[in-house]
This record gives sequence, C-alpha cells and structure tokens, in this order.
Amino acid sequence: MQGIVPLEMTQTEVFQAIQDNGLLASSLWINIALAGLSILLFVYMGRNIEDPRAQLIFVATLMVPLVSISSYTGLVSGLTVSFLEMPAGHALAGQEVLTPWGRYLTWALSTPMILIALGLLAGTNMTKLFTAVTADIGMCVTGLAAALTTSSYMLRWVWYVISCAFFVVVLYILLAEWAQDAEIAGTAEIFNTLKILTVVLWLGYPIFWALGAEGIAVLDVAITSWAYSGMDIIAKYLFAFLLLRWVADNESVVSGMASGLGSASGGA
Ligand code: RET
Repeated sequence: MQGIVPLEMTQTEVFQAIQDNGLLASSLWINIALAGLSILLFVYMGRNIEDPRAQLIFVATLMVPLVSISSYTGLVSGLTVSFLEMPAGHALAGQEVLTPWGRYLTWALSTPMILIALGLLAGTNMTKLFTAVTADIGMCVTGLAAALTTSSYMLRWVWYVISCAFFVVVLYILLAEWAQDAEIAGTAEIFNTLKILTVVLWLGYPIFWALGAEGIAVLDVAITSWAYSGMDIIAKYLFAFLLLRWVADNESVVSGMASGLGSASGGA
C-alpha cells in the first residue's frame, strides 16, 4: 500500500525505529539539548533590552530555538516521522524510507523568524520583508510536498525545482536588497557577517536534500539527519547568538537606525 500514511507502523514502532538507530537518535537529541540551552542563554542576554525595535529582533530570534525544540521533539517522538514507500525511479523504489517530514514543516515557522530578524537589522521596508517571508514559506511548504510525494519520482523533483525558485527570491533579497539597505541603516558590518553565514549554510539544505534518502539516496538517512542537525546548530544557535550579542551591545544603533518600516514604537 502506497501513500503518506504509514499503515503498517504505529507511532510507537516509528519511535522505536528512531531510538534503535543511535546515529539518527543522537542527531535529534543533541538539538533538543542545544535548543533548550540556547533559550535560557538568549532570555538572559536579552533581559535588559528596552528599545522596541531591538526587542522585536530579540523576540523573532528567540522564536528560532523555541520552534526548534518543538520540531525536534516532534521528530524524536515519531510524531512527525513516517515510513514512506518510494515511487518507481527512485534509488530505493518500493522500500519504506524513514522520512522526517516534520523538519520541512517546522522550517516554515523557524526560517521566517530568521528572515524577520535579518530584515529588521537591515532596515527593510514592508514590501521586501513580505516578499522574503512569503517566498521562504513557499520554499519550505513545497519542500515538504517534495518529501511527501510518493505517486511519482518525477513530481518529487518538480516540487524540488519549485522550492528552489522560491529560494532564489529569498537569496536575491538577502544578497542584493537588504545588503544595500544595511549600508544606509549603518548595520552593514554585522548584517554582512550574518548574511554570509546564512547564505552559505542555507545552500547546504537543498544539497543534502538532493543527496539524501529523499533525493538520489547516496547518503543514508542518519547521515543526512546529522548534516541537517549540524547545519541547524550553526544556522540557528550560532546565528542567533551572534545577532543577539550585537543587538544587546548596540541598542542605540538599532533604535536610531534608518528603517523602511518606520519607528517600531509606533511614534514618529
Ligand atoms: C529544501 C528542498 C527543496 C529545495 C530547497 C530546500 C531548502 C531548504 C532550506 C532550509 C533552511 C532551513 C533552516 C532551518 C533552520 O531552522 C526544502 C531542502 C531550496 C534553505 C535554515
């Protein structure tokens, strides 16, 4: 029986299959631990921030480990993992492949937070922020569709290409639009560091998707999971730490910066 419902497996069995694969399970548990520590550290780092725009950057950034701890709890419990039968044409055709689809779903919540924080730091206007966030959500949801499509191998890659098209929009805004805005806002130095970190790491996700079990399957499920977990550690926790440390030390720059969104306090 083919489909996205793992008919033969209960959630307990999926949970057991994950725990039995030590390499896979450790890639998930380590992120739960790091997300928990990051939440505590970030709350501490942001405790004295008073400027509304700096607070908004702080809240968006804090959401990243909060979504992450929820995401990894869903994965480790087996709730958001299914064994899906791959279609003809796939390297593992006919086999039930462990698919951690919860990752792609929760990226639709975590990655917009990263972009909101970066956009605010760059002094974005509403149009660019809206475009970046909606394209990013489009990228994650169509990536989810690629992973869940079991009817046709070709259509998995069609979804993949659509997702990449959304990704190009996000990259354009990061590299061209916001890089320029950050110059005007006076935040170019920190923005450029975070931009490079983001662009380089985010490019890794579609590469590992394509190489992993969802794509051409040259990498095993546990290795792919570690690749994502490793990239997550840098793209989320290190990213958030660098951003929050800068915001906490430069609150006056943030409150006085030129921004296309106007004042965050609602006044003139
Ligand atoms: C997919 C597959 C389809 C093509 C593309 C992808 C891009 C994913 C990206 C994910 C970034 C995730 C992050 C998560 C941190 O919380 C969906 C893998 C383009 C860029 C940074």
